Amino acid sequence: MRRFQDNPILQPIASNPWESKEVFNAAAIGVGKRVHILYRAIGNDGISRIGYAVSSDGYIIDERSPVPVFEPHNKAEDYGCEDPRLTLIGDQIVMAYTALSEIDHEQFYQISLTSIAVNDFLSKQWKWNEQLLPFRGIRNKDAVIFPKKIGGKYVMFHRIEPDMCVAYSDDLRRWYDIRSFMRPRTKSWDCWKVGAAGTPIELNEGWLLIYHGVSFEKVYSLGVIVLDRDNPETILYRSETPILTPVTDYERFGKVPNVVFSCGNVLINDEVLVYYGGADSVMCVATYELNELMPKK
Ligand code: BMA
Repeated sequence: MRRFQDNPILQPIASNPWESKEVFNAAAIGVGKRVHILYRAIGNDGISRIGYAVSSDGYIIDERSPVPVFEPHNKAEDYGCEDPRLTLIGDQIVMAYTALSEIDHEQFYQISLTSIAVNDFLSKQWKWNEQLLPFRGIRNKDAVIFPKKIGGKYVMFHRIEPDMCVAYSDDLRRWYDIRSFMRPRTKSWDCWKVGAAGTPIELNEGWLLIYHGVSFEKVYSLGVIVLDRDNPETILYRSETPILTPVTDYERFGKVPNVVFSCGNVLINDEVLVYYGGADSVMCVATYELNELMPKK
């Protein structure tokens, strides 16, 4: 793997009040020959909003929106919209994110879903459809939707602490068969919590999914699993060691130290570009050959 030499690719902009403090944990999607990056931005008021940047080669940012492209709309997300993940389904791009609110003076987070027509997305008309709370009232985050139906159903991965869980849907509105399918591992870098990173990538060998694992020392690393193509709850392979762990200064020092956290990846010519937040402060990218992520034959 290689970290992009000019990491971080995005940093806060002090003169933009909505993204003055931290920019991190971005979704990434390749449409129309460009990589579109929707990142979590925290500004002067401490609220998370979603910013937008676009890149032709996946590394150099060509353009960045001066205003947020998605902001809190309702009480469920009063305190912020965090950690977006994007999936192209037909002519819509579905965004799953963490909605943060306060209940009885305590922070409460849950998953929220919205979508936008691809044409509107590409022409930067940020006409998002209504927000849905698929698990209203359940403390849950790290939601990502598969890019196609499996066995006639939409599939979502999400995390009810500390496990990675699955849910199914016929219409992207009502979700059922919610259960855990992957637990943290004892005595490992992912012994405390696990959750999905970016959108799963379909390969002949199965679904490739990058995930984050947290250790008891609160170090956030990334690993990889391969899932059966027809049964995404069947784990064919789970990496023993992380594929990325905090090493550089921009991963070790920041708002939350020792964090690499990803919400987006794209496959370009057998290379996987993994977009990740460093120390909950800046946005970075690292590149992997497909064959280095897959189990050795
Ligand atoms: C997780 C999420 C991420 C964050 C990570 C490390 O629970 O809140 O947004 O990057 O913790 O602080």
